[in-house]
Amino acid sequence: MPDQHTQRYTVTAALPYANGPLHIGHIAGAYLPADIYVRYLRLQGRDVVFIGGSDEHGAAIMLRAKMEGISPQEIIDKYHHLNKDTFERFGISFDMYHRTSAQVHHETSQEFFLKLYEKGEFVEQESEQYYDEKFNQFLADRYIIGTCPVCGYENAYGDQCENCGTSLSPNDLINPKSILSGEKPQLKTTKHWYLPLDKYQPWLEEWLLGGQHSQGKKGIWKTNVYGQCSSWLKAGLQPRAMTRDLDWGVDVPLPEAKGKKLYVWLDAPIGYISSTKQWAADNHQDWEKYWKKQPDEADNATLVHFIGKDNIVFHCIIFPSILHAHGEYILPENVPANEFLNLEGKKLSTSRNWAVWLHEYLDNFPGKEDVMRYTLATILPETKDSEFTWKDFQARNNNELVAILGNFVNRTLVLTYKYFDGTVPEKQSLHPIDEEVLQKMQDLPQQIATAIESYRFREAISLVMDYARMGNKYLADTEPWKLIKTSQERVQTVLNISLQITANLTVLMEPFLPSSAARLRTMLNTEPRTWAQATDTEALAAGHQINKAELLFDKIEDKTVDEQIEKLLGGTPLGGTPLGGIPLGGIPHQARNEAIEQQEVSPAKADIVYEDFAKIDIRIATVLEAERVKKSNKLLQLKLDTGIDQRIVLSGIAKHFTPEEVVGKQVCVLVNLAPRNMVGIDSQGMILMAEDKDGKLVFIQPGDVVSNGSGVS
Ligand code: B3M
Ligand code: ZN
Repeated sequence: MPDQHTQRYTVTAALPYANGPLHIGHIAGAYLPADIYVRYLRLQGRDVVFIGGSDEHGAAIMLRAKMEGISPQEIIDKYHHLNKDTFERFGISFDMYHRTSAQVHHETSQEFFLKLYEKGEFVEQESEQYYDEKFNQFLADRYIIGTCPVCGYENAYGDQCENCGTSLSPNDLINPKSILSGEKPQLKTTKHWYLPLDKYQPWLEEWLLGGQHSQGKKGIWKTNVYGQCSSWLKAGLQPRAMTRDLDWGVDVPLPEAKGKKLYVWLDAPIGYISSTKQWAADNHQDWEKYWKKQPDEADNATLVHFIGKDNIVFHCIIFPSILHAHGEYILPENVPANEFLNLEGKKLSTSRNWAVWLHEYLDNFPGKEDVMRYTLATILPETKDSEFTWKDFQARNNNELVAILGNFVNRTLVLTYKYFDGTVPEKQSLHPIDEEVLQKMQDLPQQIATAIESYRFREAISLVMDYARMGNKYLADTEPWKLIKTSQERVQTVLNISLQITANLTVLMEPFLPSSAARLRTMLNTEPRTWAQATDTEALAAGHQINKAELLFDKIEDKTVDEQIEKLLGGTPLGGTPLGGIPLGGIPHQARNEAIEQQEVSPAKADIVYEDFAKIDIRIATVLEAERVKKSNKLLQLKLDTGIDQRIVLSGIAKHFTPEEVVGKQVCVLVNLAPRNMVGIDSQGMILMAEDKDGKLVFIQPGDVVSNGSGVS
């Protein structure tokens, strides 16, 4: 094996069709995980090229152009630039974002086709296909609609029924109709070049499922990906046409194939290669090192494709077969495909405009790209479909980014200014609590690295948050704001260690929250460092001067997310032109009403594991004293007997209860919530309340009197 530091990686993320904007489902499916992975690899000093680009061919683009009465070129120009720009603004750090309309791409895919043609790989075959006589053209699968033989839906496409999801071929449709003329299409003979997937089946089985020369991908690839591959193989592969009768795409480079184009799923993955060629040409690099087998096998690049689950067969079966048939190329090491992301209880849908469009998000939430990156990272549909809700987005921001990460950083920096004028104090002799934290600072980065290298990005981000949580707890346990009265030396040690945690956070955050990591580096007046340096307990030398603290994150108000929900519910579709006879008249009333009803009860939050729940410590406590808080009309200051101790908790119930009403009540209190300073008072916990849809608050209380400190579980 080559030295880890010279290991070469070719990382690709699916090329989105340049016929529409990007939404958060695209991002959670492929681009965010790819970007996290790549940023991490770069921090590890690996040699990585991150490739993307627009897929500018395919029937869908042509179709949209026909429907809107403009040229396909106008459509791809518009969306290529919009999407490229959106990725950049969102911090998806492609080394190259190219496009398949580029000449280098047309040439590369034609060379590929010719190589396979000359090797005699293709099977030529004539068949009968639907033809629109009015428009004088053969109809791609998407140009034909008819009744689905499975569910009876009347607007099923020739390749798939969008109602029941069954994949179809045009001949399956009952009452087929041409989308162009609306008439019944006629069958006509045409010739195409087929990739004999049946011939490659034994080789694919060996490679994917394992055999004499390979251990297969079981246990290495994600189960959802491996499962799909093995069921395709079990069903038996059929030859697949690599050419089409279309007038938009890459010309088939054979004189006898005049007017025919390459199948989009032949040319699109080759787009990864042509995009790499362009990057190499622009940067004096050798593209072949990233794609071709090297004389010494150990020197081959590691190829990883990030995609959504609907692209699995193309990346795990068809493209590898093409690479294999060519002979000179490496094969993907892994294809960590994600499942789908849902939005507020429903499938994301471009045609129904049920989506959060990324460019609109970036316009509406300037400077908050990391909040969306964070939220999506915590809910990535890694093993099953998952769900985005605006309330969860708000909660992730307010309860995690602000209350944990931001709060820790802010307290550390503010206290460093307050006690040491912003210079890093020197560590003094260590107490067991310091040793313990220093040990965790060694362990956590390794755990995060393992999770990322295993494509478990949700776990990785939650470990990063644990790292910040550790810092928060360390401050809460050591209480430097109290210690300062008795031991300046102890405060030096505590703040020194807290500052090292903060500095290491800039590294650990970088793959997930790159712009916040950069802002934190500026506050700390420090430079980017490598992953290996993230365990450094002397990251900031004593005496180093830091800059003034700014808030890393700020609270998102109810009003802000309510507006987004309202916008979603009132959504009008983009473009507004009927596609394939499917009406695009906004969301149907019924769906809208359902969604509104759903909002009355806040949507269920994402699943947690038992370990998450077990971290929560809720106890029964009695309210001993209660008083109004001077600077706030919302807060009551309560003194509680928690059975463990007596403590102060601020509760936002002043508009609902008088102090007299609450004294003597038994309540449930979350006792291990990190202390939060509000209006100058430290609140040590949170009282649990129920809030109904009219905003009425009710205490959660035991039915019988129980002793204070009793656990609630
Ligand atoms: N454009 C399909 C999609 O956007 C297709 C991916 C190509 S990856 C080479 O889902
Ligand atoms: Zn159907």
